[in-house]
Amino acid sequence: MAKNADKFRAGYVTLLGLPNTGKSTLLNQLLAHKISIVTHLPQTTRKNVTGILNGPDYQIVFIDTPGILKPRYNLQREMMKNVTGAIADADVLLYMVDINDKRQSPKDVQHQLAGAKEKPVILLMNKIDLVKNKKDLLPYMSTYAALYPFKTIIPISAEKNDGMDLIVKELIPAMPFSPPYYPTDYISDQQERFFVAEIIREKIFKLFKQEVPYSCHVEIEAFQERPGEKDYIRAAVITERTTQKSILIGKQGESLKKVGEYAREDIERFLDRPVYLELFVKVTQDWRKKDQQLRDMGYSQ
Ligand SMILES: Nc1nc2c(ncn2[C@@H]2O[C@H](COP(=O)(O)OP(=O)(O)OP(=O)(O)O)[C@@H](O)[C@H]2O)c(=O)[nH]1
Ligand SMILES: [Mg+2]
Repeated sequence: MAKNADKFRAGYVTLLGLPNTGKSTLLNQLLAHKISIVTHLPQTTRKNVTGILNGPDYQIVFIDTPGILKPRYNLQREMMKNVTGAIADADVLLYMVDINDKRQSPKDVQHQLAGAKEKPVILLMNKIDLVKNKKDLLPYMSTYAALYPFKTIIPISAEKNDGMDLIVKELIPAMPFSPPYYPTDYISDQQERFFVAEIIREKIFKLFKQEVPYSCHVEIEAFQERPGEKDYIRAAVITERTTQKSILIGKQGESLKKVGEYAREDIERFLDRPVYLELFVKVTQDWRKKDQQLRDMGYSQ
């Protein structure tokens, strides 16, 4: 046991906010590691992502959640259950807003934080790099401060790595005294295959338009470490319709090949070893609306 074991602090911090506010970008910056996928499209994150920040006398377990929305189909309903669960598990909440987003109505904050009860909530005003006149931030801050008893308000730019130190400084003393929850060299408790599937999904979000990325689920069917050879990974991209399947594959398989090339580069960077990646496309009609499918795909808790 370390000398000051009784002084160790450890706790859970949940990141929440509307889709596309920059929650996953923030998690990656805080950990200085890309573990949560980021795209320009909303609803990128579907399952909670755990990221662990280890310090000499603290461990902060961050939970990145799907953006808050009104569910229109079963998958979205499960996504929102992830959010509710992560709010309940948290010691402290980081509520993020994109200050340039007109969809964001400050009045929604009370509703969105209803499950937070008495828990401390820090408001993060993200994307300040896009604000020309920093004075414009002040009325925004007071509007929010009047609507919810935030512990503090921190203007940040997750993308530009601006304000990260302030967040950590604020969080450490807010963590309860506790031994660490995970070994202190862990960066996440999720398995490699989860991150591999997420990286493939990120490339699909980046390469395809409209409904196609939203219709895709990625399943890792095989993940074999082979001594003296590259790891073998076989992944199935599951989509909802044959028309989407043909778009994903593209002329002479060119589109899918691109997904594979981009994904492999990132997977190798993430795993720090070379891999052989094989991709397939399958159709499971309307999987986003089917509870049994969602359970099998690991979206239900
Ligand atoms: N200009 C600017 N863009 C940012 C900043 N932080 C994030 N972004 C961009 O905002 C978009 C959404 O970022 P994400 O991190 O995926 O957002 P999210 O909140 O996790 O989104 P969901 O998973 O859909 O809920 C991406 O294009 C990011 O590059 C920032 O500080 N400034
Ligand atoms: Mg996200």
